[in-house]
Amino acid sequence: MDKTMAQKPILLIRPPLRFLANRNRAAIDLPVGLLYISSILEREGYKVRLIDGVMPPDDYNQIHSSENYFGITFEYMEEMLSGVDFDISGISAQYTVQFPNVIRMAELLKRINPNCKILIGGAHATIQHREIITENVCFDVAIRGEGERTVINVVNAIQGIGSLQEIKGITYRDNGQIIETDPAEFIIDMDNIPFPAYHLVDMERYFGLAKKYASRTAYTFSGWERGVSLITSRGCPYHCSFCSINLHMGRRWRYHSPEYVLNHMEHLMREYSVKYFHFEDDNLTANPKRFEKILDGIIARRCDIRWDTPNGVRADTLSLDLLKKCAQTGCTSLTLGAESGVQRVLDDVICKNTKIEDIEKVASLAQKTKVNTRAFYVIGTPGETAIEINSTVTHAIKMIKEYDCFGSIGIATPLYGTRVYENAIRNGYLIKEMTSENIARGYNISGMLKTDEFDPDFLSNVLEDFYKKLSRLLKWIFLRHICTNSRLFFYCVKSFFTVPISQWGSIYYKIIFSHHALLWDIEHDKN
Ligand code: B12
Ligand code: SF4
Repeated sequence: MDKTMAQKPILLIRPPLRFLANRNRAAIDLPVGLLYISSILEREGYKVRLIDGVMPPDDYNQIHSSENYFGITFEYMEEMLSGVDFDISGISAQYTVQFPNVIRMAELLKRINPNCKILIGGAHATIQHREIITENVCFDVAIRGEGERTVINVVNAIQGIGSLQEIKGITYRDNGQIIETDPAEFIIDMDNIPFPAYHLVDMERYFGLAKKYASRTAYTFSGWERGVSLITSRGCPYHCSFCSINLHMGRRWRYHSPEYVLNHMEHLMREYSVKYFHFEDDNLTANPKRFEKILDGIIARRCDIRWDTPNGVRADTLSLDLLKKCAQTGCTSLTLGAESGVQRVLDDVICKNTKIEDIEKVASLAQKTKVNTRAFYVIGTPGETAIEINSTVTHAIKMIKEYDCFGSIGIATPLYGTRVYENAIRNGYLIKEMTSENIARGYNISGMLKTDEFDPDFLSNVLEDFYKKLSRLLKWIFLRHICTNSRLFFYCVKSFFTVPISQWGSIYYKIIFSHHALLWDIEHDKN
């Protein structure tokens, strides 16, 4: 069957996003998962229509970023859908915190076209597949884990080629019964996956909106406005208690070859003038040799780019040589998954399987090789004592003072399926309902768990205290940088006369958090 001729387009949708009313940064980013699903469907001969609810179309001039809403309204979505003829739709449900809009989206689709089949995929759908299919009749099939192989089988089955019960990795309703098939095997031959179908979205509008609202980079390094998130591997063999990645992408680390990654980057540079890459892998450096080959390829192919690792990398995989190559290839910052400043917590509570010495060593080497570093910490994991929580804050401050490694501290949130969640339920630590609002506040405002050692108020106070200390510390770091580096001093003076006052804040923070990357720009005459 020639599927492009015979079929209506398969409609793929990312619903609009909601954020807390007081949150001042939304995030504009490509719907990476759906772009992969699109490209595989197209390769199999299906027509695809991708609607990104976060990205308004050209003629839409009102973006709702003000209060707690980002993207197009459901009213407008309905208008857009009125002309689309579809029988099968797929919605992505990446985050638990965003799930209410996913349901609204599915209800809207069923209202417009009661006979359509709605597939749901993504991390949240994978972890909560049973609950989703049981509680929401608007969803027909949940696709668990990575979707490339499964979606083709499901779409074929809906059209009469094969049957759902033979397909691994799905959950669906059959005559009122919930059927959960065996888990699908993870994709090992990752290079067989086509590049995401970037041609289905208007990349220029993503760059434009990222520049206007918020991009993945907080600072304006050369090329920052043309940034793209890249995933070069999937899965993670570690068992951190707060992380749900293995439920969704598995414990086996699977990866694209360096050639594939470099070709992907060059494709983006050539077709869309991409200049900045955010490597978003869960474990980008799991195989340091592979990572090194990617960096060598960037040098050999003379890629004029900047890049960072905003999702965090493991410190125990980074050597001096690798860090030198990071600096050489335009790295603006490496974020380290430090998690705690207490070894017992790392070992027994979070189970990260890293050593604090490794984190300190890498931060110190990075400083010497002129790579800016950040670190993620998490406090409030059950099992942690109040003293240990305070020690993590002390450690985060020490990392800033000694190594310019800037930590951000989050509160442990009980993501469904994680050991933190299971433990919280078993022991009655969860004191707030798992609503979107509570989860969103839970990450960085007040937490959702209470043990004998801490409660949400305690954690909020710890955070408040940390940020007060940090803001005092930052002033000193700023002064230290401009007093010890003449190029930064002159950059600062020049900016004072040439840059509008509204941008001084950004320059202040750039000098503090990213002085190496800034100096790189100055040296390369890009600032
Ligand atoms: C990059 C990233 C971000 C970026 C997003 C960039 C982007 N363009 O999407 C940013 C910074 C915005 C982000 C933010 C957050 N993130 Co995040 N993020 C990720 C990360 C690391 C990669 C996402 C990605 O691109 N994956 C690669 C693609 C290929 O995978 P995928 O999206 O899952 O898609 C595949 C399948 O799921 C499936 N699929 C997906 N959709 C669909 C739809 C259909 C119809 C079908 C058939 C299949 C299908 O097929 C795809 C191809 O195989 C994931 C972890 C991960 N590895 O996925 C966490 C992850 C998604 N994030 C997570 C979380 C918790 C968050 C935050 C809540 C963190 C916070 N503290 O604030 C926020 C939420 C932001 C919000 N909008 O509200 C959790 C979600 C778990 C959950 N149950 O909620 C994850 C799984 C990480 C984890 N540790 O567990 N994140
Ligand atoms: S936090 Fe990082 S290292 Fe730990 S399991 Fe998740 S992805 Fe792996």
